[in-house]
Amino acid sequence: MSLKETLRSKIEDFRPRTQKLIKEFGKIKIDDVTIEQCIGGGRDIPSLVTDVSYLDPYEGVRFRGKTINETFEALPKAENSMYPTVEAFWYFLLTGDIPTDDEVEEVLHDFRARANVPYYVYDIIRALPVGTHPMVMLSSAVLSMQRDSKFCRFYNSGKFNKMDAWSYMYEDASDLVARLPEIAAFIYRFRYKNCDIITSNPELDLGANFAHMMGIEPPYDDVSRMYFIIHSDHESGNVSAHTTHLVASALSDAYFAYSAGLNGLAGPLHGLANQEVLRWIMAFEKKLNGEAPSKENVTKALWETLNAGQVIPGYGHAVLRKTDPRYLAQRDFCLKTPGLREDRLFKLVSMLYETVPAVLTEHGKTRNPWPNVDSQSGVIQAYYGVTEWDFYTVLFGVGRAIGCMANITWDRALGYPIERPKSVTTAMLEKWASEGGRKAS
Ligand code: CMX
Repeated sequence: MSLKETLRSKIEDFRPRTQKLIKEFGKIKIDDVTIEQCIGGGRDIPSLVTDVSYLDPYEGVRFRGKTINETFEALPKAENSMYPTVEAFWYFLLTGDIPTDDEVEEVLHDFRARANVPYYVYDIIRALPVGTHPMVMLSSAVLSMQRDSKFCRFYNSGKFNKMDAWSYMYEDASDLVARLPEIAAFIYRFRYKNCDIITSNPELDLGANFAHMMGIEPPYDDVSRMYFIIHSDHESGNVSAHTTHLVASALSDAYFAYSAGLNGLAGPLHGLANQEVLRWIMAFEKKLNGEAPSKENVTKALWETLNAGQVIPGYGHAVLRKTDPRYLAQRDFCLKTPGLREDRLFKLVSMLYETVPAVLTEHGKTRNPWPNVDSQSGVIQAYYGVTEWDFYTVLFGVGRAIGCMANITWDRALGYPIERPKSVTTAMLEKWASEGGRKAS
């Protein structure tokens, strides 16, 4: 069976579960909401459903029930590699099944057929003014492909129905995931390498082809596979995943939805933090004036940042309450890679790992003083020559697409409705506060 046929049968088996929950148990209460949660960005309010990944505050993310290490272990690996292909991971995220080698091969072929980026995408990137942020280039490129959306064409065909909508969303989702590496590599070479574009090698898997188009030798292919997989999904409440889901809930297609998701990813409190980490580290190194980093001078620099009212980028998280396993997966890669483990920036990042949690704890504000995914990723990129840090969120965007696209395919499969949470006024909150809670009307 092809991936799409496997998915079809999974969807048909799954639909009755959602229907039963709505019809038979729809009125069962699962939580209460406090004023703090209402004003404070909806923290911890369970109001989204996804089976693609789950984020435990202490354990970190599980993709389809598996931790990052279990995922790496279980999936078929790329040739001569310690890491699975993105294609194998895509199959796994969509279906929850570990694909066989033949099934991975089929996705490789499918992606090759889909990876053709329309010429106008590159015209649009080229037409943007000098100095445009690479995330604007990526988001515009994604949005421009809406013109060819199969989902949109189906919607306008007069034959649209909710039961089949997922099939067209799947088509757009697969096209988008297959095309993004070429678009991202184009943005990189166009913006930073004198427009010296390297054409794609369709014989390679997605991670290896991306490394090839970036013009970077192995093991950057493994860096890419690892990076795209660990950045793919982090359950549904984070800004990029939630925005994509929200926009798609209006039956906007994958291009409209993911372009919007990317705009959220570009915020410094979310995906842009990986760029901010490297910027912060470079500025800090400059201040050291050749002095070796020590606990004392690192602590001093951290307090200068905090006392200036700024956040320490790469630390803290809205859900996590321990070191992010995505941070540890990247640290692990650094430690087992000769050269990288002796790298001066890696040593500085390791020194920060030893120092920041205590400083943030003493500072007393953040609920989670531990590092998140972003505090480690820039160091690896810089080591392989990708020192242009304003490109880093584009890399995050290629990875995040895998999770967002799997999610909106399932959103349509299970017929999730348009999202529309209720808002209240401040006066209402004040009234309920004075009455000790909202009285049932
Ligand atoms: N440095 C300094 N202060 C921090 C901090 C940090 N790294 N992390 C949180 N705080 C502060 C918050 O700004 C907040 O201060 P105020 O009360 O003055 O507003 C206070 O601690 C409480 O915040 P929190 O409940 O611990 O964290 P939030 O859920 O509000 O925010 C996050 C989470 C990630 C936005 C925040 O920790 C942060 O700004 N971190 C730095 C940026 C970063 O690394 N972002 C990447 C996140 C990863 C991802 O996108 O997946």
